[in-house]
Amino acid sequence: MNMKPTTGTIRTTCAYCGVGCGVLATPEADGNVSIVGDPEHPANFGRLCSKGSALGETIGLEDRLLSPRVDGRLASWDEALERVASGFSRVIAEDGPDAVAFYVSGQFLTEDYYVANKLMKGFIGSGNIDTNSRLCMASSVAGHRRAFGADTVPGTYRDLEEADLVILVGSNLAWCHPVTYQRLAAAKAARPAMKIVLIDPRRTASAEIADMHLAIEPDGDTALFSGLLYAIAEGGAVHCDFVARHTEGFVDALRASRAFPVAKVAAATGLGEAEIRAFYDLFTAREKVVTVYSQGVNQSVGGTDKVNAIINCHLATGRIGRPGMGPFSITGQPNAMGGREVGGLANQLAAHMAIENPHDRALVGEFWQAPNIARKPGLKAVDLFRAVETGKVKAIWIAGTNPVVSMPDADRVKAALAACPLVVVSDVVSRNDTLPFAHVALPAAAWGEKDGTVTNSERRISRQRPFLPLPGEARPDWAIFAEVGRRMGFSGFDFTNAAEVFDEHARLSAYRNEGSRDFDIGGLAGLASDDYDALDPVQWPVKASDNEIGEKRFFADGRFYHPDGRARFVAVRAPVRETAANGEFVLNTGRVRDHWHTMTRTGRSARLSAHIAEPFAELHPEDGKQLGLKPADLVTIRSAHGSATVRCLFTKRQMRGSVFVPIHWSGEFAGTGRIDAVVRPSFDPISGQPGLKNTPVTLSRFRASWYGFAVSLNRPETSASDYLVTARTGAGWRTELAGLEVLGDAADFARHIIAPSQEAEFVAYSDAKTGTHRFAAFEGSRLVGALWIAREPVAVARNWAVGQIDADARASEATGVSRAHLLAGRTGADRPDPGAIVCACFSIGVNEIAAAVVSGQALSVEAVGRHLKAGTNCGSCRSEIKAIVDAKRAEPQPAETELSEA
Ligand SMILES: Nc1nc2c(c(=O)[nH]1)N[C@H]1C(S)=C(S)[C@@H](COP(=O)(O)OP(=O)(O)OC[C@H]3O[C@@H](n4cnc5c(=O)[nH]c(N)nc54)[C@H](O)[C@@H]3O)O[C@H]1N2
Ligand SMILES: Nc1nc2c(c(=O)[nH]1)N[C@H]1C(S)=C(S)[C@@H](COP(=O)(O)OP(=O)(O)OC[C@H]3O[C@@H](n4cnc5c(=O)[nH]c(N)nc54)[C@H](O)[C@@H]3O)O[C@H]1N2
Ligand code: SF4
Ligand SMILES: [Mo]
Repeated sequence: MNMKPTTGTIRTTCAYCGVGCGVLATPEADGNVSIVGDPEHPANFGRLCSKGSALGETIGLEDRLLSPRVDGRLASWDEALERVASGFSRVIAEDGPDAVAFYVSGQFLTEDYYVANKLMKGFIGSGNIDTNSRLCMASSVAGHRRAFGADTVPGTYRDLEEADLVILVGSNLAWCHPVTYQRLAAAKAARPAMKIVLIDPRRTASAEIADMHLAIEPDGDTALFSGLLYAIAEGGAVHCDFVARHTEGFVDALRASRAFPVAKVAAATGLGEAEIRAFYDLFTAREKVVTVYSQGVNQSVGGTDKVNAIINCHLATGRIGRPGMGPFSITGQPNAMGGREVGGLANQLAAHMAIENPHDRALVGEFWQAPNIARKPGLKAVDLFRAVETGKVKAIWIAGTNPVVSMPDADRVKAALAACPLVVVSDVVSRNDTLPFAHVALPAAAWGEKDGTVTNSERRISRQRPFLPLPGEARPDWAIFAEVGRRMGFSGFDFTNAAEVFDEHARLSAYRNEGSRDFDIGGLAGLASDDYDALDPVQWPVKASDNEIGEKRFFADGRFYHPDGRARFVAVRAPVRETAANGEFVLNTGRVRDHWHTMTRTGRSARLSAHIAEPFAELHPEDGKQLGLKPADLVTIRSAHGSATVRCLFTKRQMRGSVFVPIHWSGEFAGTGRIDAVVRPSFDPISGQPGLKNTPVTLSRFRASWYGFAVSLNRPETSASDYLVTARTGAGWRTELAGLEVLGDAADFARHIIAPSQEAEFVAYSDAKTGTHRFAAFEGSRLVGALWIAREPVAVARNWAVGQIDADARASEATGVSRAHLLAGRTGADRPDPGAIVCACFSIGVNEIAAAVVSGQALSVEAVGRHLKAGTNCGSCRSEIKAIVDAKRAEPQPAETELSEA
């Protein structure tokens, strides 16, 4: 274990998405860490997106979990580990191994994952280890296994650059895999003949580079790709030789697809016949096609069929395993792929071996010398938490994931944990929505401290290396699981460092493999500790017999992993289109550009929190009108499961009848913003992955009697009013508030929210008749907090107000902002409000960009870059800048990216 801070520049890998960008981290003398992209890493060649660039801002020790806690009090590691080991052992002795469970994460390193999986499946003897990848990749895994006989992602990132047609299905690549998106955009700019098609109910930022956007109705994808298979056959585009020699099941799949002539596809997808035909023509006419798919495909009750409907079209045309072609399931988390390698899902075993297969079980059991190997798949996430609820599972260890926020039907998950006799949570932060339910909380090593490997979307294994000392008593996740294994009396957990774990993982992958399994990294077994430390990014497979390590694709030879070596077509069934009940909307959920999941890390960065500071419900303006909603109103979203209240955002990017809400806001940041409380827990029967993108909901105006906006040095608690959302700023917090009841003592409330010190000077202005209240608190000349309250959403320029708390008040006075201005919530005449931040890297707001366009100083994205620097670093905001430029050039009205700027 690395205990000392490292000096000099360390090569490591980004903590966030599955692109897996290489990062150069340099700890500075002042305690900061400078972060730049690694020019030599083959995933990013030096690029980073806004989240990667801000990694240095998220590694401070504020709100870190630094010591173990037992029953809410500080405890020694010895006491905490003993409680876990004896607690689990007791439940197993009394109720059997299936009465305990682990719920882990694609943000684990491969080494962490390997040890946790070995402990549960090999030694405790249950399949009950599942992971947040069940919510993320499970349908792709199931679809791959059905088609290929193994969970293989055949392609590479370079294929996207080399393709003549790239289809993005249910993927907002621009925001969720920004560096891959930048590579694709650059390839298209260099070769404009390349075509890009976006298939998404919403017109997302990814539409900027798309030649065609198919605004498909929810879950229309299986019908669309079934119809494509039919069109391929009708158009004579079937690769007959490939189909005959390398596949099975074509006739059945084709027969099923006959149910989808274009007219039927149109009815099932809401698309026009002409655009469907145009898409099919593009596909049949171009050989080099890559179909990239993500959560719009996976997170569906028909997700596995969607995956196979896509793969069917690639098999029929033989477009797989060759440069510039193939189906490409792009992974979400930094180590989603590594988790699949070790077998972290409840229905996998290890090293791409199957739990149901007696031969595989015997092989893994022999390798691990595990007498008690699990004999059947364990419970998948939704069922797992149900079993916690019913008391079938009596002890659960949650590590590296925040299920009270991220699981569907989240209130029910919360209640299940509240009633569970033993909940263990390993995390890096001291507060998230799951930790309050932990009997034992264990401090884990975080990014920058931990040491191991991750595998990205193109199967490239990269090192995450430590460059910071382990803070407090934090320990790496693998070491915690290994120690509990030892304390439970099991052999096989004597690892002393990550290199030893990796070595065992590599040896297992090659163990009696001889080409029978795709996952083989035997060539990386036996690495000395120094060689492991120095390991360069490498794509698997890396067989012991490989003498050359280079870029690799699977299936180039037409050989698949079913026993007969052939791939399988799957005769898929398109779901019956759900017709919404009168007044119901489809709730769609997903991501925004600058936040990561439940915000435990990106929520610490003022820069990242500035892009979108509040959760929102994106609605078509006509729907808004019909519901009687006005811009900046709050809206309550209800389903049979629960409710959430967020800000309205009207845009024509959204189709009618559908509402989009981001997943990121937890109870820590937004009292009513946990959208998964509303999302239904229905799941795909094959993969067990929940359909997180499609829940019937009703919408109604939140009848606030007052609205407020505050800036403060202190962090307000989200329970302080009916609606409260807070976000980090440079020096403090910015908070949106609203209440259902008329405020009694507004000044008292203001003191509660701002929480100034005793000495602070408190300035107030109230007009009871209009319901307007304004408060400001000063310590000396420094503003320490301000609160504006009104009966309508308060018209305070948000970024200007944030600037006042972040700046010294004297500096504000020097720039013309008086106390009177402050109370009025108005900028000084010479300080225009920059508006909602668009470029996170240089903090450039929407109003500044718009002003540059209107003044004629910048009429293109490039010119905005030259004039304001916006969009010139990570480039993640370029599509938004383009939208502002286009909107401003077309008509002088506010751009749609502006949020909560009432
Ligand atoms: N900024 C940011 N980036 C991230 C993450 C993050 O939290 N923040 N998380 C990472 C992780 S773990 C993951 S899994 C990925 C997810 O990456 P993506 O899958 O690209 O992201 P999402 O926003 O979840 O969903 C993608 C799109 O699916 C669309 N969709 C919804 N229903 C349907 C449908 O029926 N059909 C089709 N075709 N599309 C539909 C949605 O409108 C949405 O735009 O992002 C990774 N990258
Ligand atoms: N409605 C809806 N729900 C969704 C989705 C959706 O699109 N719609 N997407 C789903 C998907 S694809 C995903 S991947 C999930 C993500 O959901 P989660 O996994 O719940 O989200 P995170 O915020 O990443 O949670 C990670 C937790 O682990 C902690 N952590 C970070 N690093 C470490 C570490 O090294 N060790 C340990 N022990 N802890 C660490 C963090 O502080 C945080 O508390 O959400 C899913 N939920
Ligand atoms: S695209 Fe951004 S979040 Fe994803 S790995 Fe690269 S820098 Fe990190
Ligand atoms: Mo994910």
